[in-house]
Amino acid sequence: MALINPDKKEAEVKLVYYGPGRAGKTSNLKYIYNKFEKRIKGKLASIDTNGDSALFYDSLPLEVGMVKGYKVKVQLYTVPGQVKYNATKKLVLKGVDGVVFVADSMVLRQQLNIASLQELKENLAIFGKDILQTPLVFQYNKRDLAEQDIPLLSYDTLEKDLNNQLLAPSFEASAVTGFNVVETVKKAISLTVASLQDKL
Ligand SMILES: Nc1nc2c(ncn2[C@@H]2O[C@H](COP(=O)(O)OP(=O)(O)O)[C@@H](O)[C@H]2O)c(=O)[nH]1
Ligand SMILES: [Mg+2]
Repeated sequence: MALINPDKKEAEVKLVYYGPGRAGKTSNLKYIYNKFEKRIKGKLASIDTNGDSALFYDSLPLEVGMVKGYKVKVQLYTVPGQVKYNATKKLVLKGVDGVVFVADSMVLRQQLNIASLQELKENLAIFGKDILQTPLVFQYNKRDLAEQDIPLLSYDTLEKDLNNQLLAPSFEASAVTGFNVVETVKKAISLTVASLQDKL
């Protein structure tokens, strides 16, 4: 749930990038950080999980302006991908207000996308949250790999396999070129802030 401070007229919402390992979650935050560096007060913090440098979760603070007289901050997080870090994933999801699900568009990764989405549903349920009631945006990442003749899932297949029932907004994207990275986060922020509005 959002942190709301009525005395200071400040609110902070938590947006989590979820998805299988190596889908491009950290790359999204790095792109956003580099693009908006001058407007970002904090730093991109990458937290090493158990000394394994390949396994990070990251956080990045963004100021998004005023809502109903409140100064609103969005804290972006990513979860580590590996299954064995499910405890960390649950911790990152605690108090989540919105989710960007980053799917890997490579044909070879579709089972991992599907399993990760299922895991997200289960982890949200632990905190009493229904995925259908949670602001959610899908990002189908790595579209640039088509140029290297790597087999990619079509947009329609990704929609059918992942978003058939949830019917969330979705974007094809490339966290490496930046294609639709900002559009993804903007959409997720606007859905999340809209749901915060009712609580202020
Ligand atoms: N070609 C391509 N590679 C990507 C893209 N996004 C991420 N990667 C690469 O995939 C690997 C894993 O990315 P990372 O952001 O660490 O994934 P995370 O585990 O989800 O945080 C890195 O080598 C990235 O450079 C993309 O859109 N296109
Ligand atoms: Mg990462």
